[in-house]
Amino acid sequence: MAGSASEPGLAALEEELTCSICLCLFSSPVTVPCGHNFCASCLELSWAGLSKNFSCPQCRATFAGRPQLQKNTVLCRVVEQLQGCAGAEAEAGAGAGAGAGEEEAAPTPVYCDSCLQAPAAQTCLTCTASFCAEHLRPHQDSPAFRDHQLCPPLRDLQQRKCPQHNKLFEFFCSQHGSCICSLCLLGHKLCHTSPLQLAKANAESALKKRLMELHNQSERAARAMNTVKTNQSQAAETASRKKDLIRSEFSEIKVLIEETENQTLKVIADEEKRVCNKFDYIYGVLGSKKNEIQSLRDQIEMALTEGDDILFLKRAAALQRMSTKEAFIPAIEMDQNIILSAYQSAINLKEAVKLATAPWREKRAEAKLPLGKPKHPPAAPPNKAFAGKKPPGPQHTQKEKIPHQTQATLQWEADTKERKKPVKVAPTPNPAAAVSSKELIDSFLKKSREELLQYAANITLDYNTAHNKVVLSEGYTRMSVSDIPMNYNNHPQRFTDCSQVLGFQCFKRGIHYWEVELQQNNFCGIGICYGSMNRHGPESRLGRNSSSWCIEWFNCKISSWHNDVEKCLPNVKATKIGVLLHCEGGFVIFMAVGEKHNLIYKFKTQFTEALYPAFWLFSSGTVLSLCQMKQ
Ligand SMILES: *[C@@H]1O[C@H](CO)[C@@H](O)[C@H](O)[C@H]1NC(C)=O
Ligand SMILES: *[C@@H]1O[C@H](CO)[C@@H](O)[C@H](O)[C@H]1NC(C)=O
Ligand SMILES: *[C@@H]1O[C@H](CO)[C@@H](O)[C@H](O)[C@H]1NC(C)=O
Ligand SMILES: *[C@@H]1O[C@H](CO)[C@@H](O)[C@H](O)[C@H]1NC(C)=O
Ligand SMILES: *[C@@H]1O[C@H](CO)[C@@H](O)[C@H](O)[C@H]1NC(C)=O
Ligand SMILES: CC(=O)N[C@H]1CO[C@H](CO)[C@@H](O)[C@@H]1O
Repeated sequence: MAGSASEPGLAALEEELTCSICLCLFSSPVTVPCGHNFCASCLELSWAGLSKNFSCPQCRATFAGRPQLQKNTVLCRVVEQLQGCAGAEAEAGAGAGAGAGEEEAAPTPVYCDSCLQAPAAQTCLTCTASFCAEHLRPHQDSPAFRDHQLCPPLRDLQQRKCPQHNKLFEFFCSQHGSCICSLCLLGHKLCHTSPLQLAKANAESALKKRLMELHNQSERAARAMNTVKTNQSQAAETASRKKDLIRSEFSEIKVLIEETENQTLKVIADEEKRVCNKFDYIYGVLGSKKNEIQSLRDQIEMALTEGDDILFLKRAAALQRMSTKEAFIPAIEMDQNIILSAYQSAINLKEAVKLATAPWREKRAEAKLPLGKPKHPPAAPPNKAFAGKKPPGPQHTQKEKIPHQTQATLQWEADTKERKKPVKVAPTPNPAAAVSSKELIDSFLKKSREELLQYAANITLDYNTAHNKVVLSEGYTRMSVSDIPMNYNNHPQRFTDCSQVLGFQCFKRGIHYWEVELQQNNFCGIGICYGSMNRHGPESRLGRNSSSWCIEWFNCKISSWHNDVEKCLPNVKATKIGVLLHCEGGFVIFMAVGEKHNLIYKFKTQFTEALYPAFWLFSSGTVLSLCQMKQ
């Protein structure tokens, strides 16, 4: 070993001359067609039992049939030479024992034991001595030495002798693992012994077999390493494919949300544009009106400078005939319902997304909690249908299932959300519902009176709500104003400050239509209100609070009122007013009943309480009658 290390050239050569199967120097190397060399015996072993699919153990090149193997004689010789050197060294090392280092420089030859000067030519195993050519001659010539066993010079014969009998080792005892001489055989009668050469051959083949096993083992390890690498890259590929899919799902989600955003923004933009156009138009009209007025002023000023009396009077007369009307400025504003419902739909969407993503955010939050304080999942829904779907068991198993359940949970949570909402906050419809409610209103506006009559409701008046000056007659269907107080008894539902009265019937759901007859040039109001509307003070007046909606005749002027906001309406000459209330649709329509059914005004909102027909009668002489409806 020390010898090869000190000789780098030799070490490199040794590596080149090593069989890749047994990792030893080649022994009778053969070359396979792909150019790789192996010991003949190693190759035989690796191809043992094969009838086809022969392959090179090193590069895995496959050969159609069993290749003809040629002994690589050049390699053989090189190996032999290298072995010669190494063998000599090894023997020298073994002889010198610990002093092997001194032998390094050059392998000293074996000297003749006779003259101790010339290098030995042969060793006689019988004499246990080496001889130079000169001193070997007796062995060759004399018959006395005929039986002596000669061999190439051997170093250190003392090491090959049994220390007990001073005879050369001839046998190997496998029980004791030691070499013995022929005399020792007696002491090893019961052991398995074999001649040295045979023992050597056996040990060699055992070691070669072991090498094969190791070779197989290392092959298996290499294959396992390959599998691990393959599986690793497969895992990476799978993960990246799934990531791509998830990314595309999310970009779809984002597009959907963006589309909704765009649509919602468009609703507002459209409303803005509508109002803007109106403002522009009115601005233009006012502008020309102003010009008209200015031109009239100019003409008058011109006329005033006229010196000629006759001409002046003539002009003055003409100018006095010219009149300019006061500009009519209608109130224009954006439809609050549209604006609010668009905004609410955005908030609703946000809440839905929050709810749907809650499980993931919870997981993340839990992962962040250092001690993993258990967070409670949404309480099991009281609803039996959902309770059945939720698997019982500890929380984390539920957690893992949440993605499948999101739908149901969402639904349920949305339900409870609505239930928990304070009554006053109306659940706002989504954009789709807003669109359909507009269509719904339009469909009712197109209906003829006969069609509306299928929703007819007979209304009677509630005595307990009537103000002290409101007189009820004709079976509580006619109301008028008295000059003197009626001394009604006190009642919590009675109006104390405004001369009003409510219908006895109240409507929480469904569609209802009733008609009221009125006389013109009166002060009166027709509308609806929540039962909770104030009965006292100025706020108890119809339309002056958020709980009532009405149209009001104030002498010749007609206006709509809600939440203390007045809108002036064009005059209609009608003596019969139809009221159509759609509770779920959230609208009430006031119309003039006549040959042509005319819309007077419509309120669109979301009703949160039951609604009562409501009436305001102000001046004495005012009479309102509820019509008995035939279906
Ligand atoms: C030989 O190799 C071919 C292809 O590599 C394979 O399909 C076949 O099963 C193999 N035969 C044997 C006996 O291993
Ligand atoms: C090594 O593997 C080969 C097949 O790959 C097999 O024929 C042989 O028996 C194995 N040898 C040992 C010692 O396991
Ligand atoms: C590699 O993947 C296969 C199936 O794809 C599996 O049977 C095998 O156990 C995996 N090996 C390792 C080391 O992960
Ligand atoms: C939303 O509107 C923006 C700006 O008008 C536009 O660039 C975008 O493509 C729209 N998105 C969708 C999904 O329609
Ligand atoms: C209203 O009352 C009249 C007469 O009292 C009756 O004929 C009619 O059917 C009633 N209408 C409804 C809708 O109840
Ligand atoms: C009882 C009631 O609804 N009162 C409301 C009437 O409307 C005004 C606003 O116009 C509110 O401030 C009151 O609370």
